Amino acid sequence: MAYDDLRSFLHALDDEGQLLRITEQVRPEPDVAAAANAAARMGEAAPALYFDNIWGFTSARIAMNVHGSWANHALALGLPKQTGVEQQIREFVRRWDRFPVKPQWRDDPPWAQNSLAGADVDLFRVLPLVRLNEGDAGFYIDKAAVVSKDPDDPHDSGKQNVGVYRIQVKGRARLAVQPVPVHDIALHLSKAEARGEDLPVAIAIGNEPVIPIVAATPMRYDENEYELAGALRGEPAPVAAAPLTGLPVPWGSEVVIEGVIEGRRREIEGPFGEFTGHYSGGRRMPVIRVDRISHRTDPIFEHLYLGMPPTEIDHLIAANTCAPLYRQLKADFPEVRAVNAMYTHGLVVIVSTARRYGGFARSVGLRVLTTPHGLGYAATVIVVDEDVDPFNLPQVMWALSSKFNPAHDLITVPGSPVMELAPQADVPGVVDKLIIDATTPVSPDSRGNHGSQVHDLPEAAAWLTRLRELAANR
Ligand SMILES: [Mn+2]
Repeated sequence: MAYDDLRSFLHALDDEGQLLRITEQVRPEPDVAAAANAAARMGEAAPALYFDNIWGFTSARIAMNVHGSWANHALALGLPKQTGVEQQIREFVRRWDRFPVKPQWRDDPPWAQNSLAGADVDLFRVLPLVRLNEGDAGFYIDKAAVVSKDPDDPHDSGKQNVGVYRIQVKGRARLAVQPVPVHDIALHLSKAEARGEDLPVAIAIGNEPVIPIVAATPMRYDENEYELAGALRGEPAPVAAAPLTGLPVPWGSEVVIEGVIEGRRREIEGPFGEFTGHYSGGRRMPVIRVDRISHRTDPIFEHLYLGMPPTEIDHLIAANTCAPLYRQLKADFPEVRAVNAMYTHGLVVIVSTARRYGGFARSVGLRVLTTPHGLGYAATVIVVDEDVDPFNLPQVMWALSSKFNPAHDLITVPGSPVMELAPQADVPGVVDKLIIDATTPVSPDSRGNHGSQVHDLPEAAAWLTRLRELAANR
């Protein structure tokens, strides 16, 4: 079943034992961030956290770590919380086959209950802002869905965009935003600036759990995120028109902030502790003038801690990165068996594939680098045989241990694009990329001295089933 807002999902998490309510009074800093940091250290079934007793605030509610474990990710997709990682990714791929599912326009969104406009706009009155890491420049909003349209083609709903971008609070009605050049919003902004215009945006905070997943999915430019949400939910995503901009925003959001990215204006934004586990420095970024805030009564601020991995983001941006990469590779190379891009948003990608002929595996690796995701992220690609499970890291390590010889199995691609946050780049935004071919050579390729490989015994699969049954009935 699908959830229409964050509140109903938090109730479901509570019923499943996947929500911890922190009722004792906590300090806004560093307790809220430190607790979320700690929750990420609780393993595969880490709970979401809910705070409603925060020192210094008369009325504040903060939800953290909502997608912070595979159990919660499964529940977000309406799957049993014990569903395994690979199974969740397979289901993600399967549901994508239903794409596109048009959103459903609904009236009377709950966020229309309250609004602040003009001189009354004050982000601090609506959001209980807390800093995350000690070196951050200030307060951040880092789990909101930012909605914008293509200024050259505003009626093409495919070209509209819903994305998660880091947003720094610069004042009561002022934000800074980071549009990474490979992301769709950067294209919208550059088109608006070429026209000498501002770019209207709506920023939706506190959403039903599929929205953050699709907003962080590396889709093609002309693919609509709400239509993927519908496919994943199994029913249309409910949306409503934001009152000032008319932009489609999630019907059930807690808070909707509207305004414009001011064309051709930049201000210092950052530093901020990023998903790479490193701070980005202060950089010149676009700024947003906030003109209107709409919000539910007693809004819940959904926030996300990130830092030294793994954190919530390594669960939120995992299946949704593996699935499109798998689909895009599979379209050109049916031999591809599985793609693991779960680590640090797929800066490392592991692909397993059958090989049609010599040199095939490295060609698959090169293709990864030119996918929409690969352009900005994939820096190292490890290609393994079709019988190596890329999600089984001991098997991947075995492939590296036994199949790989740097004399002929390393392919570097110098001067390739990567998002500016990649800490390993000498110049921000450009990096040498690497493909590691850890597959067994096939004719006419002749590398190494592999002889014959040992495979699982033919009877092992039947025995696995038998042993599992015995173990279950013990
Ligand atoms: Mn998009």
